[in-house]
Amino acid sequence: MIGDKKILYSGMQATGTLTLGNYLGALKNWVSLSGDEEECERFYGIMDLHSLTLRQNPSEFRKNARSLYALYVAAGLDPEKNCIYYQSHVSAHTELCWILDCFTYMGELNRMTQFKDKSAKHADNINAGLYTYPVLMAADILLYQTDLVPVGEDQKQHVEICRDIAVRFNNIYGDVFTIPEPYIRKEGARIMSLQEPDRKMSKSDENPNAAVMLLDDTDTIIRKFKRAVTDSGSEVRYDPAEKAGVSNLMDIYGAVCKKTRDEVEKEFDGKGYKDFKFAVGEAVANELAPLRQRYAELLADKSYLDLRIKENAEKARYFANKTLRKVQKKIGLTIL
Ligand code: AQP
Repeated sequence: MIGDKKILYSGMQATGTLTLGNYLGALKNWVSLSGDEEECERFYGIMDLHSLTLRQNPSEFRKNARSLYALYVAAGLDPEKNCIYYQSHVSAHTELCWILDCFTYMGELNRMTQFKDKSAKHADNINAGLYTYPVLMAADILLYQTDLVPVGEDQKQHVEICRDIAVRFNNIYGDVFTIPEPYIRKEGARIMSLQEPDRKMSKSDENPNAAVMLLDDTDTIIRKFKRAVTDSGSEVRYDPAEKAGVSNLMDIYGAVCKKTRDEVEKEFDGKGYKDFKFAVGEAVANELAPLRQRYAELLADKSYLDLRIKENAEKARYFANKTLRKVQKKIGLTIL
């Protein structure tokens, strides 16, 4: 909490453009949580330090970070009301991370499924950053005395380890950290690949038809949905075990059009997969078209984004340093 305001914190890695999964699982929820300025403070990070667990091409990386900033804003997060900032502009993140490393057990980190998945995907670069990623994420969240962390289902385990670290620290030093809660909306919590619906939709998927990208144009979006893998049946019915592809498309349609699974089933009762896939593609394309336009306008106006990036870095630094100082004092570091 800051005063009597609740704190929301989340972020995304600056690695290429976002997928529909990132959008429905996280970004769209952030925007829908934007209504009550008086009651909440919101911090949204461009998690550029987290992105370093993969080798980045420096000029592409810089471009991607700015593109992510513009995407947040284009999706509807007003940077004058939401503190959107670059993680690397606030050195308190890495300082607190080192301290929390010393309060985290290797046994806990060994259990992280994301570490196992990403190590398997990048067997030639299993670096220490990938291993301690959850500790940096805990530092991100705890620095802002966060109450609520709006994320997709895949990040739940990381929010849980963050809570465990905070509770452990508080048990020794008193109430230093607010204990955060994950905020995971049922709709869109786990959007699956359009080609292999038993796998998460992911920006690093090598099959270009597996993921819809936020900057895909309308024709591309409709084509990707047309090619989406379903099953040999014809009934639009929610059944993730038997009809994983169709169930995923129902989740996407429901999240975009704000409809329940029952409502989607009724709407497409008696219609075949062809009509259904076209309707999902069209709904997604209509949702993303204004975002793409706003994105292009934002990137064309260099000074607007530069100013917001600078102002918000200062604001984030102010709050983060307050918590860092408190932690340093509690553990007995000598403060100058
Ligand atoms: N498929 C998804 N469904 C719902 N939510 C998702 N998120 C990611 N994929 C889905 C949510 O998006 C936020 C940002 O994620 P991140 O930047 O930490 O990246 P990630 O989870 O590593 O995303 P990717 O697309 O899977 O990247 P790669 O391919 O690099 O591994 C989080 O809130 C996450 O839950």
